[in-house]
Amino acid sequence: MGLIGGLLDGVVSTVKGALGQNSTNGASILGTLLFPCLALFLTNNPLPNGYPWGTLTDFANNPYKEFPRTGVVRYYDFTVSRGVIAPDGYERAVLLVNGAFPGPLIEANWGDTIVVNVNNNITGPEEGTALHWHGFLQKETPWEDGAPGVTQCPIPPRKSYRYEFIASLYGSTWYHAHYSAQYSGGVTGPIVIHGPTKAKYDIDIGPVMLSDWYHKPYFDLIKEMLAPHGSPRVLSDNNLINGKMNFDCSTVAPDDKTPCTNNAGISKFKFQTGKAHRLRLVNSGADGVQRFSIDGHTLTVIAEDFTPVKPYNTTIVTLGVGQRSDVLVTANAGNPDSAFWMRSTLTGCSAARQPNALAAVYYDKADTSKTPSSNPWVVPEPANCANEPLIKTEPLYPIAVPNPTFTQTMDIEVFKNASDVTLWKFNGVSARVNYNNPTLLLANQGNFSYPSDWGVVNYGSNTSVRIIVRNRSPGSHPMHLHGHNTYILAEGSGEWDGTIARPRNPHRRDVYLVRSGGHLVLQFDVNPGVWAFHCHIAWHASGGFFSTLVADSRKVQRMRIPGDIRENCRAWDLWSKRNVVDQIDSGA
Ligand SMILES: *[C@@H]1O[C@H](CO)[C@@H](O)[C@H](O)[C@H]1NC(C)=O
Ligand SMILES: *[C@@H]1O[C@H](CO)[C@@H](O)[C@H](O)[C@H]1NC(C)=O
Ligand SMILES: *[C@@H]1O[C@H](CO)[C@@H](O)[C@H](O)[C@H]1NC(C)=O
Ligand SMILES: *[C@@H]1O[C@H](CO)[C@@H](O)[C@H](O)[C@H]1NC(C)=O
Ligand SMILES: *[C@@H]1O[C@H](CO)[C@@H](O)[C@H](O)[C@H]1NC(C)=O
Ligand SMILES: [Cu+2]
Repeated sequence: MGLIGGLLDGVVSTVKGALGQNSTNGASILGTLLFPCLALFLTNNPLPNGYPWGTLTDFANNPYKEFPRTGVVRYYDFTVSRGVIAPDGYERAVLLVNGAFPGPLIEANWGDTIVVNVNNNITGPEEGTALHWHGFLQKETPWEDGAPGVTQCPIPPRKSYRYEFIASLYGSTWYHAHYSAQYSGGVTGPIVIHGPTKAKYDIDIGPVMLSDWYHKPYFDLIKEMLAPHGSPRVLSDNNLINGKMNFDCSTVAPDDKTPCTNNAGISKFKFQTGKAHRLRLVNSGADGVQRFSIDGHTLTVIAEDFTPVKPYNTTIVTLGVGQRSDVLVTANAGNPDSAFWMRSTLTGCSAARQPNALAAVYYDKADTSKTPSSNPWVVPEPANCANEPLIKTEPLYPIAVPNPTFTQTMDIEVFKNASDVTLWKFNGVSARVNYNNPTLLLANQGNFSYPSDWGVVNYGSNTSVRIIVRNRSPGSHPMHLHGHNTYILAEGSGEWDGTIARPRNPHRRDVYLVRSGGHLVLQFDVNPGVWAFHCHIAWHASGGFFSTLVADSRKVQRMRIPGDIRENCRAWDLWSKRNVVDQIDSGA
């Protein structure tokens, strides 16, 4: 399994793309040699002091307390539509942002305002949507977080909603639909926020999206998964780098007449010999844990999620769904005509039919039609499907964890309900959101009493909350809290023994894996708002592994929520009265 043995596991490995980019990825140019390297920062409308962030650094300034107010607005117009593409050669119905998979890159400087006008053009059949901007704090704008049923009503078909928020943190991240498991059908894209960096590099390669890929639409997969006596595990069919990979069409069931093309084409990257390159890795998949590497090259990790870290070297980076790593790679492993495989492999814990993603890396003088012949690093996969040991990663800007004002234990359980449907329980609840009544809007009106199956926890006026997550289920889970970059205090097997990993400067991330049968202890300094806290495995969140946290209830009540949020709810109410909303899952 994994990198040892089964190198290409039957996947044909030529780099010669048999399909055009438009057939595989629509309007996206990510993963092709046409995708331009990124600048150090965007130079239109910079502040007068050379850098948009002035004298702020990533090692001496607290990013949660200060960020540059550039006043610059980065405007994007997104239309989400149905389409048909074949990212790996197997044609399927997808959902695309501006006709592209992955969707367009959002790029801004630290402190800029991002405005995205999202048009819902999902028709035939119609469906709601909402986009989440993963990892952003949404300070004083929790209603722009994009979680339907929590912070907004879904955007109805043929309507638009204009998101507006400040990039108060910087680094690499992504956006994705947060409506049911819609994002696994294609509604994802990269985000780069340029900010200060102590680490030196020459070339910014930009986003490298790693995603498991399914040949069936998400709705069919959920229907299967939530059927009585159904299997809670849905298997992915392939693994993609920047939306591309080859597929062995001979493995398709004989009665499946879907058009399928071998050697559709893989992603290609160009490296400058001797130079240091920054790669922005994102696990944008639905389920699997990715193990990323480049043959013959050491990776220097400089940021994890939105946290710049003290650089450390490794050959393999492990990423659960939603996690990011920024790595530096120096092209010093061969002559200027060298070519190497880039790999990402889904771990044994992932439900995958074909776990190996490949892309080609070419040095500047290499023939870009040649197939690399490099060998993988031989690194055994850890048995527990966990992230790297916490002690390995130290944030560049140190922050000590304060004493929590409240500590809560939340258990993860899997169970079968009376109809023999396998579901998840988190904190004792198998959750289901209410699209028509987002918790944030009710809390803002002073209503804090909700049906128990919404899975809401109200932290009142607590200022720092510690959560001990206990995993009473098989498999590891990428736990994601919206609106915060949490302290990760401990992670391991069995029960927590009370030890904190580096209390004077614990790791900070917005997603962290809790291993099978283990524990994860995280803590957050409260950002007023109403925030989703859930497993980022799309299928688990759909199966009820979801909760909603009310943070600083009094401040939430005093917030002045812009009218267009309620306007959108009125439009959704109207649409949902005239149309059947088939909410077969938790909704999130
Ligand atoms: C809306 O979606 C339809 C396909 O469902 C497509 O033909 C049309 O071009 C889309 N409109 C826009 C503005 O993207
Ligand atoms: C990482 O490896 C590079 C050589 O590839 C070396 O120059 C650098 O000092 C190493 N960094 C650390 C933090 O060990
Ligand atoms: C079991 O869960 C499924 C999926 O959420 C639901 O449709 C069904 O009504 C539930 N059965 C019972 C008896 O609660
Ligand atoms: C609070 O909201 C819930 C869910 O919509 C509703 O059932 C309840 O009646 C509301 N309570 C008050 C006092 O309005
Ligand atoms: C902190 O949160 C807990 C859990 O909801 C609650 O019981 C407690 O009253 C809160 N404390 C304060 C000071 O609001
Ligand atoms: Cu999970």
